[in-house]
Amino acid sequence: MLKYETINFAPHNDKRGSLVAIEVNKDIPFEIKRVYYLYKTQNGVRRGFHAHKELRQILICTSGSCMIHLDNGHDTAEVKLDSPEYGLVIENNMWREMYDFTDDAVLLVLASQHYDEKDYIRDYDEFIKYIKGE
Ligand code: T46
Repeated sequence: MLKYETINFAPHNDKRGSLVAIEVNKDIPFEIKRVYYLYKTQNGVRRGFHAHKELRQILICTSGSCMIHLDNGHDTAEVKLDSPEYGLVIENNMWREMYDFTDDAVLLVLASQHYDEKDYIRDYDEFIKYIKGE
């Protein structure tokens, strides 16, 4: 079973509702260079199917829920994200797939680098060769 890291974000709750603040180098371990979010994911869709050579990310399902499949080439894990109060850390060299999105799911991603297609490994066999140093 693959070990993975999650980060709990302490909500500020009062009678109006809840607020989560995320501060760089305090709540998360890297500078944020990019933020993006996935929403309106269609029923039954599975996406991702890649790893990153350098990129580090934190995934937070701010609404609804979804599942994340992680694979480091040796072990795998299935992680359910269903709360805006915690995030999943995905380090580099980790194959990921996202699935089982609820209709209301919004998956927010905090990323350590700007978008760079050259950082992606989109072929699983190539990923295995890459982590073996071939
Ligand atoms: C990841 C998972 C969780 C951009 O132009 N800029 C961006 O910052 C991103 C992330 C994507 N794009 C374009 C590239 C594609 O034409 O948006 C389109 C969809 O991207 P992609 O097919 O890579 O989406 P996913 O859901 O497979 O993966 C995304 C991220 O790319 C990836 O880094 O870890 O979400």
